[in-house]
Amino acid sequence: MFKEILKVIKKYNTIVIARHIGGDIDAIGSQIGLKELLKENFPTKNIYAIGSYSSKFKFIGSLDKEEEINLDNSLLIVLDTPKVSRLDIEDLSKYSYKIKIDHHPLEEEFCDIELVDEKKSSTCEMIIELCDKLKLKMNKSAAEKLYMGIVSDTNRFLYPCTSSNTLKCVANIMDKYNIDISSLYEKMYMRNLDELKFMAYIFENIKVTKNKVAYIKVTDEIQKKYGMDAASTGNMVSELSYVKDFIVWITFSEDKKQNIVRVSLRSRGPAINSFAMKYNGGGHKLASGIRLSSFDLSDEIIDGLDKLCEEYLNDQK
Ligand SMILES: [Mn+2]
Repeated sequence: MFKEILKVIKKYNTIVIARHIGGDIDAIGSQIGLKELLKENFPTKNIYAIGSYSSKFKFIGSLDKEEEINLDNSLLIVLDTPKVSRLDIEDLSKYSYKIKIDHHPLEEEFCDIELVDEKKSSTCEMIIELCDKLKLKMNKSAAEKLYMGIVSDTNRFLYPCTSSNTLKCVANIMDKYNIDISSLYEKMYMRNLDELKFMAYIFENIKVTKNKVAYIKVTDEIQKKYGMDAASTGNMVSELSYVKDFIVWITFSEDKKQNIVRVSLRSRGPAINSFAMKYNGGGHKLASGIRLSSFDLSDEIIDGLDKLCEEYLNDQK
């Protein structure tokens, strides 16, 4: 399949790289990393990375605008996106050929080539491997972006998706490109005191059900009080890992701009992605997301996950 991918890349002069809506560091990092490494190997091709993102991730690099690209006879490479409805592009039918590279559980086949590997920590890890297998050249700038994506999706090599392959990939590029991790971590993790106080608010106000489901509902008003937005509120979910009293933990964050409530789910017990799918969400087995139109369904979701945890706890006995 790797060879096939190279053949297709060689064939097309216009290559557009896309990813899921609400791009995170793995999604945007793999996009821009792949763009830069393809530019390095095929300098005469027109290569674009498209989609919108929050100013928070500007440090990864800038993105191109799909409407400014001539899409005649173009190749689309979709990264980090398991289904069409999550894709941050206008119209899939404008592209002549499509390749998907993703580490989410397979949900939907919508590309001509589908390179899907659930065992990989991140899409960035898959790009490093692809580059390696195809003997493509990389450069320092691309390597840094791919490194950040891996660090982000593994939560600094903390999550169980981290494998020996992940560490080998990271070790290889660190060696070859002399990556300065301190400067990257500063970009990724530097925060202000307000954020810390917001975290304290979450720790103080989180509730836990009988069967160890922790949850917090954060309204727009509270976010404003601490100078936060819905996306950064959702990211707080990773601060709640490794608490003995939680098996599943959830943040509900009101997003006034989009008129939705973002739900971020994490688990260290039962798989939660199929539960999320019932509400039109999805993701990984232990890390998923849902978008609701209001807080109305939040209690139903908490109850449903409490049942899931109850079964899980009974199975453990
Ligand atoms: Mn990812």
